[in-house]
Amino acid sequence: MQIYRNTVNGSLAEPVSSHEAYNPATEQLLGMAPESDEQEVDRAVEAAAIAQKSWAERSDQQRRDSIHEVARILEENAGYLSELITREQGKPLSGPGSIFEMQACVGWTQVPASLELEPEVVYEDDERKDTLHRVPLGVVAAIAPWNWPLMIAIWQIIPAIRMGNTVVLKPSEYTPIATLEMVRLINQALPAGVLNTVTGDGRIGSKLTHHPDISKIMFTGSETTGRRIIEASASSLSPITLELGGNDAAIVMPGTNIKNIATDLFWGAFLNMGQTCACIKRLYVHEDDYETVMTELSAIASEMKVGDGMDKSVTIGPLQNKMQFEKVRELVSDAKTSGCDIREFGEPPEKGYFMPVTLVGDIRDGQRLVDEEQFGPALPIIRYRDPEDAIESANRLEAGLGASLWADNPAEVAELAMQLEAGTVWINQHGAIHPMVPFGGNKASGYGVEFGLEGLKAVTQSRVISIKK
Ligand code: TXE
Repeated sequence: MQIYRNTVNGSLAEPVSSHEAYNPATEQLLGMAPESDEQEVDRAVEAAAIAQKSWAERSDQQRRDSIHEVARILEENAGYLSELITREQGKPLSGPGSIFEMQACVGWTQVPASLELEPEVVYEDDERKDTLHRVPLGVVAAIAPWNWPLMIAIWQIIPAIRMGNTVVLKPSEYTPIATLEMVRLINQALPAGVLNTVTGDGRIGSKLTHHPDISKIMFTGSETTGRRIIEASASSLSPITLELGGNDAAIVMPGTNIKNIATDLFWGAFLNMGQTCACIKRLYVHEDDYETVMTELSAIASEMKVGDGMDKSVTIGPLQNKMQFEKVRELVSDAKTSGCDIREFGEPPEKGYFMPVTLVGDIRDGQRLVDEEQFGPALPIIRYRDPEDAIESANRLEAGLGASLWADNPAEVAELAMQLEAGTVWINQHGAIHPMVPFGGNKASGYGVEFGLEGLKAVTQSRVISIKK
């Protein structure tokens, strides 16, 4: 049986202990996933701290070359890693699935490697010149979730190492394997200790984020854990980038041509079976368009094949884990008992954490499936009368990651877009992230941004050199 290992200080670590990991589609054994203890966290942080000094001393060009080599390794191993993602995480190979996740990993590696963060003269007169430089923070603790395990790990790792930091990454306990394999492979392009992993649940995450030698925490996960991370950061005064998921609303403006947008709305909601932070989780449609929206989305949903994503004709895989499966089913069953219009599509296999593609109509604000982040393949579709009411509905929750407006003429909604309380407001698209465009939440969806130059700045501290002339 395959035994997977952490990478600590450039070598594969003998597992302290291990547990069996299973495929969520077939319930077959995938292999043994390692579990770290507190000593392994100490070893990983120590290795990262030692490596950081010489990594930061390398020239910027040397670090960029190494990261381009990382991108090459990711490309070369994309087939192997995407199959492992499908078998561990569940998203299909096809469509916006695991092959797409690997392409994103390559893109989000190449772009930060190509960006320049030059020193900036912030003030100059006859008497003085002040220049702002960006210097590394030190060791970055990266805590990753299970929905896009490799892509989100790459978002955390690459900007950090690009700017001269080193990293200790903890993948989610639900999806460690493909991430460990990716780290093992890309370590070939990096000096020992620059990128390390530890594995385990929240206890190991807590040990890592409380470690006094950590200088920055990057976290993507739930709001509850996000609050714990903030408390943990007090011991080391580490700055944090927090991405805490959302409950994104999409608002379709009255009279919009639904046929034109239906496919984008569908995938905006059902990407990765809805297990995506910036997915459409509440769809607001004008009462006159409601039936058309239900009909068009139903037509698309009925074409979906639900099953094991290793089969290339499958477009909808299982939920990743039992916790999430039960959570989503409970929210749908709550909607069922309160008389909502539930339409289910696809024929989920008996085994595995499968759910049908579920559209839920005749539902209102205040019902659990609307107010709680479902993070699964069940989309509530809510009628509105006045676009201003829809904006108010969209803003009434604490989450504020993304939102979208859909209209035949994008100019018509430009002003409304600024009223939506979200880190990104998309028009005629949803979740359309890009490695050059800063991404982060408002309100309870977190703080700090990733991607682009702003994302690079977030893994540095400023150092001003002030010269008297
Ligand atoms: O998240 P956790 P879970 C949402 C989704 C889901 C819910 C719970 O609604 O149902 O969160 O999922 C590590 N100190 N999202 O339980 O616990 C943990 O080991 C340090 C949205 O998976 O937040 C894992 O590596 N780390 C989200 C990571 O935090 C700790 C994606 C996330 O786990 C820790 C995933 C601690 N005290 C779930 N406790 C998104 N934003 O996209 C746990 N961890």
